Amino acid sequence: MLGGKLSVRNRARVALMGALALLLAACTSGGGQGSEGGGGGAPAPAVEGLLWSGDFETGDMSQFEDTPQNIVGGAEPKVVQDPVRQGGNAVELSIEGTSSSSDGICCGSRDEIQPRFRNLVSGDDLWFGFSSYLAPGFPTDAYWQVITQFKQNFDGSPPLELNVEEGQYKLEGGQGHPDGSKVFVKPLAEATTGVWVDWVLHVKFSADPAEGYVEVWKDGRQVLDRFAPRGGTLYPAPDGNDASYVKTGYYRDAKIDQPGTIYFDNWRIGTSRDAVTTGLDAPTG
Ligand SMILES: [Ca+2]
Repeated sequence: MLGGKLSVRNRARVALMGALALLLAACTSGGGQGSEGGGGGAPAPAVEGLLWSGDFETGDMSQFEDTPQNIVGGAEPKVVQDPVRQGGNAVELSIEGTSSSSDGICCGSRDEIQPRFRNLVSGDDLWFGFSSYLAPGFPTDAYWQVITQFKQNFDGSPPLELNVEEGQYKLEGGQGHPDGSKVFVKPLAEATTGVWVDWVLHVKFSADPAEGYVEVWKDGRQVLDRFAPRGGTLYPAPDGNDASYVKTGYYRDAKIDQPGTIYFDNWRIGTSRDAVTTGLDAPTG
């Protein structure tokens, strides 16, 4: 924290040091120095092609929208210092037990957060990077649990979602297509607890399956080659304005009664793979 009694010269020096620290963080490890000298608010992206960063280094949830409707049966999102993938902070999202209609749910228990980022529209070609950590005891074998989704702006299950389900990470979608289910399920990897996983998703957004596609990397290794869902990566909206938004966190079958906790860190949205991985040390490469 910078005090309020610095001389003009010292302020300039502090500002210069802050800028150098940001530059150094961008060029080297990026581990823990990113927000030094940032002066509050979200740190300015210092990486080419980086459009938005949600690294929790502000110490609060200000990089994300205030969406209380995304917390049903879950605890308030909590900024924590352990475990952490990048810098000094990550976020903890927890669901304790079952939910029912008396909790105000439509379809599941949820504890999700939404990046302060614009709608995703037809033609967008974007990269999404983030790290997730399933806490020991997370019910990996349970039925559907969504940990990130690209959600249309109307009801129904989304065109694109990352799940933990029956012991595996799976990319799924299409069930809620307005023209009838065009479901797909792509197993990606075994879901294990107690380790950080670095994800990169590259999505070309389109309701046209000849245009839209998705590809996925886990810990620097491609686990889904370019794949075009038959329902597209966006749904055709009833009003003609095809659009989704991205949210991340924990959304699961309301009948799961085991407590589950997941951590996220280093969320990024950018225009290239480098933009969402630069500065993150191994295993992402
Ligand atoms: Ca962080």
